[in-house]
This record gives sequence, structure tokens and C-alpha cells, in this order.
Amino acid sequence: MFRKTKWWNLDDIKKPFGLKILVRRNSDFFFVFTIILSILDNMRIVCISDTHSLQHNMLHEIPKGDVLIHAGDISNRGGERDVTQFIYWFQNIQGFDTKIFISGNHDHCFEQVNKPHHKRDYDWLRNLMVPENLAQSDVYYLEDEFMIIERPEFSRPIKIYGTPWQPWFYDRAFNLPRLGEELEKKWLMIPEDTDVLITHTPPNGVLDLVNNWRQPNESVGCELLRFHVERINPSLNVFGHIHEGYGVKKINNTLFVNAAICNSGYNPINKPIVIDLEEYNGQIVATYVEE
Ligand SMILES: [Mn+2]
Repeated sequence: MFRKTKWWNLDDIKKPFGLKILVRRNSDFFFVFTIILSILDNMRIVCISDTHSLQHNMLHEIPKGDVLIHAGDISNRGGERDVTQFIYWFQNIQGFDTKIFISGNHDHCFEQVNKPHHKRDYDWLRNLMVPENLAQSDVYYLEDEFMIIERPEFSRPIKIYGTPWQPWFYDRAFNLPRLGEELEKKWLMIPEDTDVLITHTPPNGVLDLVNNWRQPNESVGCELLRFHVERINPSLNVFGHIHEGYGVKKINNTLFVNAAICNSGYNPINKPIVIDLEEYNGQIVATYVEE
């Protein structure tokens, strides 16, 4: 049954060419075995962003995966009703081991809740965001912090860091002056061994082009983030913010994903973006999966 199957070459055969070559070998066992392996040795990440309270109106369903990432702008103005509805919806998405979200420039309450003068105004958010409660439905919120995912398909833990900050953008939440020291400090907090970086803003020059009368054909992503992403060299950087920049781009070892679900007209018509994370000769590699 095994014939001349070279077990030690399985990885090399499977990774670049998918199942096609193996099917051609005409061995049922090998075929089934490869399917099992390909389920086991990937971590499938589904990326969404910028749902702007329109999560129930998304044109496309959320595909299956292991980890779901939302890169911010869960709401329009960060109001209690919108944010509560989003959290309930996110908690109830089934089939993922881990679901992670960050804030964006529209999610004001997440910035306001930290300001002392608000006192009890944001108790509703504190109650909603009790980490133990979120974790019961596998939900994690990252604000300038990382989490670790350990899975049998990786020889080491995967580090995921999330941060909501962006260069000044119409005076909204988590805005800091463009090219300023404060923003630089936020990016310096990103651990150097980050594998998956979740930001709300794109780095400058990567899936960040806007084209309107105010900013004709202008790259509006963060210049400082671009520098630090290149220095840190994560396998994956997921963001949104610039709805026009929806898409995927690979630069060197980093796969960049602008997962904005809403288009520039705030219609939630874009597809969630599916990524496979796998270990390949000791390297963690992110690959775009066209669905
Ligand atoms: Mn947005």
C-alpha cells in the first residue's frame, strides 16, 4: 500500500503544490493522509475589520478557521448599544478556538473608559469586558498587549500583539500626531518576536491608498509603523482603517492584510480574508488562501 512513498519528503511535496501531485500518485491512503495532515499542520486565521456595527448585514459569511481576528472599528461611534451588540455577536460566532479583536478610531468608548474623569460613565463597558467572561466564549481583546497561542503544529508558541493607535485622523479615538514621539512609543512596545501583529492602521505605503478630492491618490498609513514592522518582521500584519485599501500584499517575509469589510461607502460587502499560518523549516509563514 505504501509502495515507494517517501515519508520524509511529504512536507516538500505537499507545501508548494498542494494536493495535486499526491492525487496523481493514485493512492487513496496517501490522499486521505495528506488531507488529515493539511488539517493538522495549519493554523487557519480568518481576518475581518471595520464592520462598523453592520456585522449582521455582511454580504459574505465568515468562513471556518481556528482563529478569528477583527482589526478594529467594530462600531460607528463606540456607543453602548452598538458595542454591546458587537460583543454578543462576536462571542456567539461558533467554530473558532480563539477570537481576537482590537479597537479602531471609531470605537471611542475603549479609549474613554481609561480616562479618570469619566468615573462610572463606562461601567457598562467594564462589565462587558471582564476578561474571564470574554474568555468563556474564547474572545480576547488586545490593547497594547500580546497573547500566546500554543498549538501542536508549531514547535514554539505563536505571539499575537494588538494595538489600536493611528496617526491623527479627523480627531477620533486612539489618534496620535503623525510622525510624533507618542506614536513612536506605542510601536516600540511591540515585542520583537511578534508573529502576528494586529494594528488598526496600515503601515504607510501598504494597502493604504485613498483617492478623493481631499486626498487624491494619497498613502495615509503610518510611516513610523512601516519602519517598525520592517524591523520586527512579523509573519502577518492584519489591519483595516483605510477601507479603500482592502486586500493582501506580501513584502519580504510579512503578509499584509487589509481586512476592511466595509468599502469606502460603508457597505459591508468585502469578503473575510483567510490566511494559513504554518511552520516551514522552523519559520512561521503566512499564506493567503483564496476561497
Ligand atoms: Mn473604519
